[in-house]
Amino acid sequence: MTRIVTLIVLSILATAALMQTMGCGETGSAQVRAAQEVYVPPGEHDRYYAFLSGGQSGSVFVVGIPSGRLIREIPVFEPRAAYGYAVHPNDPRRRELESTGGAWGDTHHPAPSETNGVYDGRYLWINDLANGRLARVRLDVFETDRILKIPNLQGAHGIAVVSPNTKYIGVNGEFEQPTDGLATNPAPYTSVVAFVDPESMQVKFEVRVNGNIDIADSSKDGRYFFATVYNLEQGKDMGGMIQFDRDALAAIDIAAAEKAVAEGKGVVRNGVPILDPENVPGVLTLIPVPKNPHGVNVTPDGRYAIASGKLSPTVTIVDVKTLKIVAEPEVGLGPLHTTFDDRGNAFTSLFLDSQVVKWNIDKAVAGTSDYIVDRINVHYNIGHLQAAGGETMKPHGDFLLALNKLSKDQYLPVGPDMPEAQELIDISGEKMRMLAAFPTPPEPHDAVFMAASLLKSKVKQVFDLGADSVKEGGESVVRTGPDAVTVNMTMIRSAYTPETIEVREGDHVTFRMTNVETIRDMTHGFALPDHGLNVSLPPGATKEITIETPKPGVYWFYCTNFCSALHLEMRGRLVVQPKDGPVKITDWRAGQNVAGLQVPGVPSTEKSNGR
Ligand code: K7E
Ligand code: CUA
Ligand code: CA
Repeated sequence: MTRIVTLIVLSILATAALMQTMGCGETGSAQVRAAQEVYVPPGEHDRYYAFLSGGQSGSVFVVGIPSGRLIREIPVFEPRAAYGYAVHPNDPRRRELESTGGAWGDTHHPAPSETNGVYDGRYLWINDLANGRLARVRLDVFETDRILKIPNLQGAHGIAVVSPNTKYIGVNGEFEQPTDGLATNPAPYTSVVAFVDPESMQVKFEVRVNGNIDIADSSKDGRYFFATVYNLEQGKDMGGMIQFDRDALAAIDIAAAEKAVAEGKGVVRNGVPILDPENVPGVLTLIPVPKNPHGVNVTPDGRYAIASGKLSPTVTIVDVKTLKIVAEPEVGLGPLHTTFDDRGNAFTSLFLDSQVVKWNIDKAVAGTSDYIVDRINVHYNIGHLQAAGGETMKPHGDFLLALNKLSKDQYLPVGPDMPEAQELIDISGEKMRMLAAFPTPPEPHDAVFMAASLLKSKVKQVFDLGADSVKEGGESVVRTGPDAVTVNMTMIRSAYTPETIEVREGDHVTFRMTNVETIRDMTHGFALPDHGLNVSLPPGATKEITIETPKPGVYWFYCTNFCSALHLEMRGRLVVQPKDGPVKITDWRAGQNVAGLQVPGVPSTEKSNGR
């Protein structure tokens, strides 16, 4: 027995000695262990989807966790040629962007739909801080579905889904405006929290709140919508905004607000009833918290709302039932946001300390001195942090993502501007462990994790061929007016039908295109040189776009997504005849009745088979 033990001890010592000589001391073996924990072999899948806001990239980054691999970017508020998203001025998506605030956005907070207090994998909402918008992303196809310009509000910052069943998406208007929206109004500025219906994407009502409404969360029972307010002073400059010792955590009583709206107590502006809490007592409670707070996060059990101090080294713990402050523990310098594990611990990001601090909620509330559990350094200046499931009623307690504002020396230098830095931390043990880091383009603010086991089965393989799709055999080139032509086109490896389209200078050419592939990932593109057009059609997708002023010439449209060995041959011609040249309108499919193509004033329709 003793002998065996001695042998084991000796072999451990030998291994340790070997590792020392190999240069892997304690740090080395910790790194090997961490690497194994985040390694996802080729062909295998990550355990989580992480949705990271793209900040001024105007998009959502989809990253696999634990690998940190970027799987997809979902363009939302900015055109993206790679996905044929909103590129051409006449793309309906582009028009929607232009009409709601422009072709860029600043996304901050991804918020997934919930059922019974956990993610249901249907939708993800994301705000555009810059232009006061809210977008909805369908998670079955990972595409932007709806974009809403929110009336009566500038600077849509904090958003939160109202738990537990996504009754509304609440959106905070951070940048205050004169009450009537006119610069001539000398009254103090103000803003609103907008409550948006998740299905219709319409604003149901708004509640007026003064003081720059910042970050949001909902109580787990859906009674309150919490929002931090950092400018109770109503200052117009930085100095003016930091006068008071305390600002506020606002609690909007949603049921009371709904009742007041039903009783007609809202003043309708731009089609939306606005409640003024001064006239409707009980709708808004302001809880005083240390000056200029930032994040607010409700604990998974729904008992407490935690406001992070930012300028104060504390977090303020508010009892959600009584709206009273129960504790204000010190956690470190520059606390911004808080997330949770499944064992009663909170994790707060410390911007100035460049740390994540882990603290025990019950101990902090009880006022015992040992509430701080652990601290870990991050690189550098962390903003948000998110633990898997940390925003739901069932946190997973395994991974935490630190979203750091500055990366400085962490990656190969790429000029004075460096990428954003995310760090993955293991929170399954008492002590936090740094596992890995990965960069992204600017600038993720917040992130949410969704278990692959939840979402994977909900993701579609091909789009459903809708009623508006062009069917194989149903392709046509139709003159729909003196200066309008519609092309009903299909695409399948590796040809467009029709391949040749002749129009006249001055024609408006509408391309209605369906990718009739039925196999996953068989995406075709449709790029038209010199006309600002690139459309990308995943299998089953139909898109329509009108080119208003094609210039005379021959234009080869071609496929931009590599699809087969004949991908480079996948192209066709748009022939634009000069106005006064020989008029030659294609009856592309031979034998088709061309009577309908006769254009008033045009003598005849010449036939030319474009195949
Ligand atoms: Cu803290 Cu816009 Cu969420 Cu950024 S906000 S950090
Ligand atoms: Cu279709 Cu390349
Ligand atoms: Ca203030």
